[in-house]
Amino acid sequence: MSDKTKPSFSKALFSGVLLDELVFPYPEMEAEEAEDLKMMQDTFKKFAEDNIDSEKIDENSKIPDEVLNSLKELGFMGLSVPEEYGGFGLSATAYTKMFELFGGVDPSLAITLGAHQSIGYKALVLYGNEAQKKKYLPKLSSGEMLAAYCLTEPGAGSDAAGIQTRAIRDDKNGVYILNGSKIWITNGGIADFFTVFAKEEIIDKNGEKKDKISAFLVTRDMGGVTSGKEENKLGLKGSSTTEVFFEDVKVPIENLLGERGKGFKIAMNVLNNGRLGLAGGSIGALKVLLKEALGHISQRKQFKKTLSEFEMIKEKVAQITIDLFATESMIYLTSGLVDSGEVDYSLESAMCKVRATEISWIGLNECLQMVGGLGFMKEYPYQRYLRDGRINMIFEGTNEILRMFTALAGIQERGQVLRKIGTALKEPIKGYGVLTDYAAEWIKGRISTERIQDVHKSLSTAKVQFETWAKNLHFSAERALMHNGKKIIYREMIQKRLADAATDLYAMIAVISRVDSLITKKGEEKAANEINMCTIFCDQAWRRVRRNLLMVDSNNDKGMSKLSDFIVEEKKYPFEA
Ligand code: MYA
Repeated sequence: MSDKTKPSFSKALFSGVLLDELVFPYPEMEAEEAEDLKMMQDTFKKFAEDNIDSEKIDENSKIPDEVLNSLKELGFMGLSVPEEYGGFGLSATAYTKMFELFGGVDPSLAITLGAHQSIGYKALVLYGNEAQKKKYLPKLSSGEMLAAYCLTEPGAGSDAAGIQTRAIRDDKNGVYILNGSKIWITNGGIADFFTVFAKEEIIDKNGEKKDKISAFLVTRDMGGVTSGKEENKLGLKGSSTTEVFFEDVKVPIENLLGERGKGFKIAMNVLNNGRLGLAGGSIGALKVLLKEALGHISQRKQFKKTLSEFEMIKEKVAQITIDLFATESMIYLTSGLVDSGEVDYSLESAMCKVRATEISWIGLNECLQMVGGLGFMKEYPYQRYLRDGRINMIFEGTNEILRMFTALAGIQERGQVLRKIGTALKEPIKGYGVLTDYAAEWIKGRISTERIQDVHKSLSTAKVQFETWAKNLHFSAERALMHNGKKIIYREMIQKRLADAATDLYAMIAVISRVDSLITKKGEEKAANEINMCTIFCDQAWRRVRRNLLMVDSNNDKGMSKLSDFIVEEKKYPFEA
């Protein structure tokens, strides 16, 4: 969650502070939970082998009812429902591992299960009162009710606060009257339970009327809830995506979720959780397609050699593996932070979502490339995984919005240690004096001397690369702020570079921490592959960080913007050779 009272590793990093106690040692699942998880994974794998035909699901644009019904019976609808309400109450780590598995087996199915529990009923788990939980969670957990998350509207996609759906409170009759429509709702055609975000008029503490977002638990049987036709999509064809209309729906006041007017934060915190499941699902899909491609490249011969013997193919296999390893390290470090309950993980979950969906997209494409013409054929799964994976960079927050969020929240929040200058950063120009104090502090070297704890000697180069560039992230963010003042909020090309640098740094520390723990556990020799991956990844990552940070000051941004404005005005490519 984003909670300003809790420390955030990445927000602190933007401030030049290394909260290494949050990322060392690498989190590990309790033995008992690991055993339960293994059983659950085996059950799902066996079920999937016998019952899930992804080609058919894609072809028929439908997950067979029998499949969903069996998954309900097996308990897969209640993974994050606490045990006292009939669910498995999985930790974030175990939950994400399950979604990795689902995403690999069938992305349409993963999205159906994810829209139900990652976001559909997650707000109820996080913010519901006892009566609400008792009433709905057992039914949601058993799958008697399917859930959907209703935020996006025709006029409010990335700008989630711009929603128009309205709830009018009628105290006399004890209800809210809900009107509005939501678009692209996953599970929209099959859900009977909806977490709906709507605006209501609230009188603030100064006695002024204000429109604020509240969250509501709405069920189809309240009447006035209808679904539009199924959307015809590029991928995820087996999942249901529709508009959902609310027409004079009488929602009992007791179905208000959390406090009046606090719905935006609820919506965001649900997404902070959901993004981790999507990240897990994305790498799960890549792992499965990589396995498929490896089967082909180790058999198929050209020029009397198997494809796997060619250096350009080796490079692809190694790069996909390194990217998977680094992203997996970020994801499970973050899920460990979630499970600790003590940390603000909003930035990290956004970074995991962006990185995982992008390495997955690139990796799926490279898998198709490795198998050549065969990958373009409908009877092979490559095209389907690519079609299914494309949306991941768009929904649950576009990767552009999440980069903006990462950079702006990073430079606005000053971490625990530098909290006192927070106001100055919200108003960088007015707060210049405070920034000057801060500069003095910087010169004194109190911040720039930060080091992470000792790690195994085989990781010492990676450690220095991380420390050096972590410090530079802080200096670059500071310079970007000083040069641009308040206008930094419009300097998206700079935000993108800062966000990408911060993401690479987080990935580096995640890999270092994971491999360091592994060496402690199994010894240097047995961890040779992981040490090699850590070395290569950190070497690749610091070069990207350097490039991104150098370009904070020296870039072609003005020229790029000017050209874009010209082309948009022309409405076409206007240059002929
Ligand atoms: S669901 C729809 C997804 N939609 C979005 O993600 C919307 C994206 N937009 C936003 O996130 C916000 O509007 C942004 C803020 C970030 C642009 N955590 O002034 P502000 C706080 C905590 O910046 P805005 C879907 O796609 C912020 O600190 N707090 O607001 C389903 C501030 O607080 P304060 C946050 O400029 C797909 C306040 O809010 C966060 O309006 C189905 C206002 O902030 C945050 N993150 O815009 C998927 N952000 O006032 C199924 C902001 O106290 C998935 N705040 O300073 C299933 C998975 C399955 C597996 C898969 C397999 C392949």
